[in-house]
Amino acid sequence: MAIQTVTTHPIPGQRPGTSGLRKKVTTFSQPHYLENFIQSVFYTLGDCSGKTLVLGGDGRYHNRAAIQTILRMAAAHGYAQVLVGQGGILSTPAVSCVIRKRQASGGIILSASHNPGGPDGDFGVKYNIAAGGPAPESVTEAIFHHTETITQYRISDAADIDIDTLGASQIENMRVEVIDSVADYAELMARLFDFDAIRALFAGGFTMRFDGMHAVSGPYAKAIIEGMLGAPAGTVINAVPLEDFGGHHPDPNPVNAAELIALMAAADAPDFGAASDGDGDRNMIVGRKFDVTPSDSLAVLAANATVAPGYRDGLKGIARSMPTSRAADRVAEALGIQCHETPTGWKFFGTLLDAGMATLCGEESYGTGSDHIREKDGVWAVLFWLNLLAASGKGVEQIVTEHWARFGRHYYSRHDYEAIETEAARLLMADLRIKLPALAGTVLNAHTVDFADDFSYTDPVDGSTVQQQGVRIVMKDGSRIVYRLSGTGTEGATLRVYLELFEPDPTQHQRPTQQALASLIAAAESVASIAMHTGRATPTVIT
Ligand code: VG1
Ligand code: CO
Repeated sequence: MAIQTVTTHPIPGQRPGTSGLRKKVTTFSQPHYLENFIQSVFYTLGDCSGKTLVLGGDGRYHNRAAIQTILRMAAAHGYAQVLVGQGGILSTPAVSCVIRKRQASGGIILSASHNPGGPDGDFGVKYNIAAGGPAPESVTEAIFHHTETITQYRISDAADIDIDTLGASQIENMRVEVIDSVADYAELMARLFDFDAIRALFAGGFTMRFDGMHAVSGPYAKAIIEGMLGAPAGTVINAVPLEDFGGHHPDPNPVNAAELIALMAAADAPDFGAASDGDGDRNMIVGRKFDVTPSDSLAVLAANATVAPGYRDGLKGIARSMPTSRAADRVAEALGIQCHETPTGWKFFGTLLDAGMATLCGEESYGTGSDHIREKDGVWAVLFWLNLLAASGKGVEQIVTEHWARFGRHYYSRHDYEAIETEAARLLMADLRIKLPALAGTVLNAHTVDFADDFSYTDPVDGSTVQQQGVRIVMKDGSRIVYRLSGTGTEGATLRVYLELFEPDPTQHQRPTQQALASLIAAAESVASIAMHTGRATPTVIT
């Protein structure tokens, strides 16, 4: 065993996006590609002697090979110890949990999250800091700058180690411990939620399907929902992580989780349905013939948080990403707490959670979480709902419609135009920005514009600022249109158009969503000329 210094050269395009560096597997498996990025992470971190790193991924194609490479590089960088999930498996929330529990200095997560996998699919790398959350922009930008100037990296020539058997081994002077992927996480969940009440719910004949989408959450859901909570075998479906996710898109929304949606619409549908994504940090909540929007889910959990033992003392605050609906803001107002509005991406919640300014956080993209860790957390959200269903004795639809009756309904939808030409997307946004100053006071399909801007954010804790986080057109009646470009895609550009309309009148709460939003959808097209710029008459995905 010896540490080698390998000569390399900068490879363009290694700037992390909304959530880490994501590229095609074919890009990541090029010589030096992964190594350059990891060495740049290590240059950014500096001396790591005596420190512990957590390492794991969502099990997608290239996961196992990447883990061996990173272990050899961590040994060369002088880490004292790496904790690796068994079989290379750790969900994003589990990495956050293990970092915090074992006081590691950080963690590397191998995942492109909801993006498809397999040899022709996507791969990704994220770095999480000692608090457990995604590295802030100051860190990801420093990593990027190192990738632009890198000339060499250091790596041990040690042979592959066994990552399938629990226990310790050694590479150079570094200890490697293969840990149970689920145990620490499951122990945390059992402290937050009323497992006795949920066990009694299942014992009473309550039925559920959890769709693991052949991604990382399957083992967690099986161990907790079937194992600890006594739900019958078969409650968790598509539970085994596969390298290509069974050829599916591990993105839990009504379009990609069509199998679950069909199950929940059948005459013999279970009482409750849920799904999670590639790396286990997203959640979709479904009742019988009833999908819950992520924005509503955040608001409902906030309004009912004290049913769960971990939140019995109430919430310190709520935080949501800017495009997420304002349903949570109404709950915050009723609770007399603050609702913070952040840019898209979980990295912006970290400072608020650390400072005790927010307890619950959420994004419209099927992401919900709390200060129990520093990531969004799919299985956690599902357990929170189970706790609420057990405590209230009500069904999903009843809980949500009663919530609307009390707070009003925020009709909400996101229209995605995927894989459009990068230049066309840039032009569309540039044209839109030029129009913003003149929009205030104009009337768009009977909605009078209150203001229109490009969202910028100053972190109230550390004062850091970011610009151009999404163009928003806010109407006097409280409805909104938001446009932004995705920072997670790997092909061309993806335009996301977010639509929100507030309806206080309960007699108007049962309209089909796209119909309720029709006037805003038309206004979004007329302001941005989406069809002209993208050549697309309709969105690729509507959620
Ligand atoms: C998307 C979502 C964003 C989420 C991010 C990472 O980003 O919109 O809310 O935080 O994915 O989620 P973008 O830039 O493509 O809109 V995950 O579960 O893919 O790590
Ligand atoms: Co994810």
